[in-house]
Amino acid sequence: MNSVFRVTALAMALVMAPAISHAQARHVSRTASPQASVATLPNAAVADGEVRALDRAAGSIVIKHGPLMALNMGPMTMEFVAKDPALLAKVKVGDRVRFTPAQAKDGTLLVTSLVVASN
Ligand SMILES: [Cu+2]
Repeated sequence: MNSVFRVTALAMALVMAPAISHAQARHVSRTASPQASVATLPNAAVADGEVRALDRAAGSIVIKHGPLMALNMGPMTMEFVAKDPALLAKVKVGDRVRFTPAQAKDGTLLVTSLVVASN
């Protein structure tokens, strides 16, 4: 009996763990873009995303992102150009990242900061 209970408890813990971390991730993204900084500095709101592809030679990165209020953009997977190619040195495909999207004067969508999100 006792060992059956332990196995059940372990299974439940394994099922619950991803749900909890997902809820936390949602909470983080909900609080990540204070209205004040969106209003005063439209291109500088930090966003959350997941790296889907990388081209370090070209200095480009494909990020799956949620809504980007600052750029009036819904959730999508899209390519950004790294403002500084060195930003791409520490990330890899599959990483969850926090990044700052910005639009250059010629319309190019840039990433001006990029860090791997701590889980
Ligand atoms: Cu986009």
